[in-house]
Amino acid sequence: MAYAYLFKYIIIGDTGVGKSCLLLQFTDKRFQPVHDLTIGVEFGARMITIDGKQIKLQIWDTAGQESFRSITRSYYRGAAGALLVYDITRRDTFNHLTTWLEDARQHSNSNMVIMLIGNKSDLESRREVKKEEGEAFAREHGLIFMETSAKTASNVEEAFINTAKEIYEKIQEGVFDINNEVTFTTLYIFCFFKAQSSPPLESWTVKDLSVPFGCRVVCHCDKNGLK
Ligand SMILES: Nc1nc2c(ncn2[C@@H]2O[C@H](COP(=O)(O)OP(=O)(O)O)[C@@H](O)[C@H]2O)c(=O)[nH]1
Ligand SMILES: [Mg+2]
Repeated sequence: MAYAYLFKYIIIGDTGVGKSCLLLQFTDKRFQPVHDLTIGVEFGARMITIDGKQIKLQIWDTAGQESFRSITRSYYRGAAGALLVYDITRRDTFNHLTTWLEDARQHSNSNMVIMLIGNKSDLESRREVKKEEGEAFAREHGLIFMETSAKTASNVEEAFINTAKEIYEKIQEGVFDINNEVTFTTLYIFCFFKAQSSPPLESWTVKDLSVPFGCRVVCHCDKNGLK
C-alpha cells in the first residue's frame, strides 16, 4: 500500500442530499437506494493517481450526525478537501449552504479546498435549483462546482478527483506549508515483509504515526518491520 500522499476529505450538507450515496458510489461503484441512516459508513478510502503519483483519499462521512447539527471539530480537523453537497430537487438544502460554509470555514484549515456539489442531477423533472444558481454561489464564495448523480454515477469520479487535483496543485505551489501543518490524522501502516531467506519468513508490523495531510509517507521495511 505505497502512496505518496494521504488526503483527508469530509462530506457535509443537509440530511438526505446524498452524501453517503456519493461516498459509496466513489469507493464501491454502487448505488444504495434505501434511505437508512444506519447504513452510513463512517469513512471510506480509495487510491487515485495524479501526475503519476499514488494518492490515498480518506473520506469521512457524517453517518447521520448532521441531522443533529452536532458535527464536531475533530470531523473537520486535518481535512484537505470538503465536498459541500445540496440536493437540486430541494431548495431548502441549497438555502442552508451559507450556514454549512460558515461552519466549515470556522473549523477547518483556511486552505481547505471546497467542492460545491449539486447532487441528484438524474432527477431533472423535479429540479428546484438551476445549475446557474449553483455556479453563481460557487463563484461568489470561491468554490469549485459540479452537478452529480450518485445514482447514475455521473460526475462522481470527477468531483472527487478534481478536488484532489486542486489540493495537489496547492501543495506544488507551496500554499500548504506542509511542515507547519499540525493535524491529528492517524495513519495506520500495515507493513508486510517477506524475507528473501529460505524458508520464507513472514511477519506483520503495525505502526501508528501522526501524519500531516499532504505529507509524504516514506516507509522502509526490513526484517524487523517498519522503521
Ligand atoms: N435519484 C437519486 N437519488 C439519490 C441520489 N443520491 C442519493 N439519493 C437518494 O437520496 C436519499 C438520501 O441519500 P443519502 O446518501 O442517505 O443522504 P445523506 O443523508 O446525505 O447521507 C436516499 O434515498 C438515496 O437513495 C441521486 O444522485 N439520485
Ligand atoms: Mg448519510
